[in-house]
Amino acid sequence: MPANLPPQYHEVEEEYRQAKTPSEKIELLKKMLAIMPKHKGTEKIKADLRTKISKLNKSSQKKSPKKEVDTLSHIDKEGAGQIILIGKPNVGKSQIISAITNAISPSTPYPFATRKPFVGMMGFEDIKIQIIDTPSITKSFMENYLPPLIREADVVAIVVDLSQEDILEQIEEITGILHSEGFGFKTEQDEIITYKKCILIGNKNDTPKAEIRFNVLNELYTDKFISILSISAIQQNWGNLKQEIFNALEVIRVYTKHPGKPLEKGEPFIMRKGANVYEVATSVHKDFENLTFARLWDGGNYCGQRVDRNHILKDKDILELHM
Ligand SMILES: Nc1nc2c(ncn2[C@@H]2O[C@H](COP(=O)(O)OP(=O)(O)OP(=O)(O)O)[C@@H](O)[C@H]2O)c(=O)[nH]1
Ligand SMILES: [Mg+2]
Repeated sequence: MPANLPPQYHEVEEEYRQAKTPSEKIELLKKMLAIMPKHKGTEKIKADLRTKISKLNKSSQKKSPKKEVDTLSHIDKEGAGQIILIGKPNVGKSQIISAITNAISPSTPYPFATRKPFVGMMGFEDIKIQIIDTPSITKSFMENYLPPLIREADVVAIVVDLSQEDILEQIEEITGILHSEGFGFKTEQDEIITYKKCILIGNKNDTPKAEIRFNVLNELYTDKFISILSISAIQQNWGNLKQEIFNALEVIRVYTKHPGKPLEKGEPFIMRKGANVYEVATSVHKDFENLTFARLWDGGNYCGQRVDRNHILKDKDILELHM
């Protein structure tokens, strides 16, 4: 039996052929179904349209969450290192990143406002450090892209809210979640767990009783965290936070100068703590594999003396490389 389809149907069909995304296609297929006249001749076409819709629905349901996890579970590193902020809802993570970096992650009085990881760059002296804000976690919910993001970060910063009575529970809950994901801290460097350098930030120290609460956790948790800090993101009272973040990264800045030119600090090379002259030289240029010696200035004992390639460097050393 002929289907006798109206001209409008063919127009939508043409749109459908050109549609690119599954959701566009599904919408147009539904439109085609709606326009379809109801009689025996159209039954087969209707069944075909329904099958197409259901296939598209299935494939988009299968693909999109996985795709999203893939794209959100990695953030390219930039600057001297990457710090990830994690914590329970409303502790002030977004306020911290918005106040300490160039980025604005909306901070709200209601919880779970942050829905995606968010990146900002924090200036520290002459370098930049990458900070990631994340959706809040609780023992009953954590986005499944967070464990891989945490694994890749150089340092984890657990943020807790000093204005709340339950400060110790907040820490236990977050460290418990991290444990269950296979992460361990300072005194737990055994083989089964991935050791993470972790700092603890008590935020909202501008509120009543915050200081007493901070003193308690400062005493209880020194064996877990490499540093415990009290701040107020609202008042931009950072205490030692920036310096402690830099220390936690365990990197040094090394500057180079050209022979015969004055000392002039340009962009530093960021190296891991413990790097020697040879490692810096070869990261400047691979031709420096043939380095014969270097001269060192460190603002103290060294002012241009020769050092050999195995000499271990310190933060802010200046090198002159000789082939
Ligand atoms: N008193 C005080 N309030 C703060 C401070 N930092 C953040 N807040 C407030 O705490 C609330 C939550 O801040 P957010 O930055 O949104 O917290 P979050 O951890 O990102 O919370 P999510 O919505 O779960 O992502 C907001 O009302 C902020 O204004 C602070 O240092 N002191
Ligand atoms: Mg937030």
